[in-house]
Amino acid sequence: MDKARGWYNTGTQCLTSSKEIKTRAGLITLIGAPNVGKSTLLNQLVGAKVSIVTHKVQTTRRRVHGIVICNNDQFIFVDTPGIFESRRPLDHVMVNKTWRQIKNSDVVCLVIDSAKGLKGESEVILRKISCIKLPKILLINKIDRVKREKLFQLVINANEYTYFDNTFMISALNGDGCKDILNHIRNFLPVVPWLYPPNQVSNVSQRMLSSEITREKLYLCLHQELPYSARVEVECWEEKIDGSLKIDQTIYIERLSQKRILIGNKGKTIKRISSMARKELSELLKRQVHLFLLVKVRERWVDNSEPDPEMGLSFLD
Ligand SMILES: Nc1nc2c(ncn2[C@@H]2O[C@H](COP(=O)(O)OP(=O)(O)O)[C@@H](O)[C@H]2O)c(=O)[nH]1
Ligand SMILES: [Mg+2]
Repeated sequence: MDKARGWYNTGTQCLTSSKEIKTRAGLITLIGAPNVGKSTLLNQLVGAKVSIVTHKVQTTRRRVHGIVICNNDQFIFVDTPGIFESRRPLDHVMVNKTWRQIKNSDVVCLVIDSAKGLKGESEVILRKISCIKLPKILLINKIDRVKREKLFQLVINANEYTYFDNTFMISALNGDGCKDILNHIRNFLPVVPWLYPPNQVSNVSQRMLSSEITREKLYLCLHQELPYSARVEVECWEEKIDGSLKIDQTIYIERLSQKRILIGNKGKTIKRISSMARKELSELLKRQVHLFLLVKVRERWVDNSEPDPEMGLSFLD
């Protein structure tokens, strides 16, 4: 929602024994260098897959809202594309959007990969956020991979760049320390009605999530061979009488050579991608899914400066 600021009347503000129940709600933006674990954390907090996770950088393109309800409060975590040095027009738009998103939120959480430390993009971001006046929380992630002594030094170093209201040591992968974050963030959320209906876990439609899941499997199966520009579109979403779902998707890539890699010898690679995506979609949607993938070459769409409404990106604002 940029609907997000249009309140949703949950009924939780009704009077019970003449005492008003106060609800809180707000936007918490997750920022950090690519690959630090923002999407993993979002999924961990929500308790469901709402954002795709890969080892490959720059996979989150849309602003995904993951909604967590705890007691009377609604936490809307916003997963952002990583803040990275922008080279292409699309990157530039994503970075600008991310900074605007930060300014619209109630709390900012900076995620750091403890195994990588502060060098590179994390350091650049630390410098940039020092001027942000919002409550800031430092999340030291991937603690399952690092010795304790190193973690404390990392916190000291990060705090030299800017003031953080609090620091949490977490493992987004196994959930260690993640729930504690909510109790602290709650204090920074305004007392307002909830922004989303109580049963909604994300702003991502099932159609959108289905194309994201296929994109995730593309990266998993092709590693370095496919640039992050590959794009998946849903062409057809058909509910069958027997309760199953037929989904046709087209994978757009930039070059013919990528098409050969993607399809693989005797179609082996694309079949594997399709089978992995179908399996996960069936589990998520709790029904049988028939997934059909088509590969098409559409040259250099990443450099195309047309606004892309599907991704919520625009060059105009
Ligand atoms: N060991 C470990 N790996 C993690 C943890 N959190 C994320 N990862 C891995 O880091 C990679 C990038 O995660 P992702 O959530 O996509 O990062 P993002 O680019 O910041 O959204 C994936 O391979 C995750 O499985 C963690 O707490 N521990
Ligand atoms: Mg991500």
